[in-house]
Amino acid sequence: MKETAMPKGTVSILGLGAMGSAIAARLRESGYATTVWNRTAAKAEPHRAAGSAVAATVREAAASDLVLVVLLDHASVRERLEPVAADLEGKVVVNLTTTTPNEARDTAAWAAGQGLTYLDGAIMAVPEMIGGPESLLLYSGDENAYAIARPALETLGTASYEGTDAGLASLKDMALLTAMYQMFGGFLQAVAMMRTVGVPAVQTAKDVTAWLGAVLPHTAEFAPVIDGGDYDPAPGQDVDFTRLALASLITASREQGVSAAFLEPAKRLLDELAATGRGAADWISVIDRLTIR
Ligand code: FVH
Repeated sequence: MKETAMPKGTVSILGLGAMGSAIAARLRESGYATTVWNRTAAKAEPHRAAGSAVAATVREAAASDLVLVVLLDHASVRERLEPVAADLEGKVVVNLTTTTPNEARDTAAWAAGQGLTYLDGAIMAVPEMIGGPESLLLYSGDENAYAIARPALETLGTASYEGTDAGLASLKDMALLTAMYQMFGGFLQAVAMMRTVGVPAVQTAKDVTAWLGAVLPHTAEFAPVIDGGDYDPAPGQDVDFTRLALASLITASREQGVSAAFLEPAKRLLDELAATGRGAADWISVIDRLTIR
C-alpha cells in the first residue's frame, strides 16, 4: 500500500440524513474543513451554523479533496455522481451508502472507467455511534484511495480494509446484518411464544440475551468443522436429531397459537439434507443446502 495519506484536507459530505449528519459533525469535531450538500437544502442549515460550508450543488461539493457519499441507496448515488464525474477527477470518493456487493462493484467499475479514485464502504454502526469505540466501518476496493482517506475515515470509528474487491465491504456488512436479523427474528419468535402465557417481552429479552450469550460462542466450534468440510460422522449434533428438535419447536409454537413461519424454512433444509441420505451427518452441514450455484 502506498503511504500517501493526505494531511487534514477538505472533506465534502453528500447527504445529510441521520448518518450523513453524524459523519459531518464528527469530521468537524476532528478539525476537518467540511462542505456539506443535501438534496433538501434546509437540512444543511444546522451544519452551516455549526461551521460547515454549504454547497448549493453536488458539483460545488466535488471541489473538496475527499468526497464522502452518504445517500439513501445505489440509485441515488449514481444519479448524483454520474453528472459530476469530470469534477471528481483528482479527488478521492468514498461511498458509505449501503449497497449490495454487486452494486458496489458496479459503481467501482464505473468510477474506474471515469478515471476516479474510488473506495467503497459500509457502516456497521448507527448514527449515535459514529466516532465512538463500537463504531466499525468496512472498506474495500482501491487500496491507494484507502491509504489517502484513512486519517479522515479513522475519525468515524474503527476502519477495516477488507481487500481489493470493491464488493467485500458490502458483502461483510450484508452477511453480518443477515446474522443479526435472523437472531432478532428468533427473539421475536420467543417473545410471541412466551406472551401467550402472559410473560412480557421485557422478561423474555433478558432470558434470550442470557441464553444466546451462553450458546453463541459455540460458533467457534462449528467454524473449523465447516472449514474442514468433514461432517460425517457428526462431530456434533446430527441432522436427524436436529430435524426432530425443530419439529418440536414448530409444534410448540403452533400449540400456543403462534406461527412457525421463521422456523419452517430451516426444518425444510434439514429435511432435504436427510432425503439425500445425510441424516447422520453433522447438522451444520445444512450450510451446503444454502449454496445455490
Ligand atoms: N441510519 C442508520 O442507522 C444506518 C446505519 C448503517 C448504514 N446506513 C446507511 O447509510 C446511508 C444513509 O442513511 P441515513 O440514515 O442517513 O438515511 P436517511 O436519514 O434516510 O437519509 C437519506 C439521505 O439520502 C438522500 N437522498 C435520498 N434519495 C436521494 C436522491 N435521489 N438524490 C439525492 N439525495 C437523496 C436524502 O436526501 P433528502 O431526502 O434529505 O433530500 C438524505 O440526505 C443509507 O444507505 C443507509 O442504509 C444507515
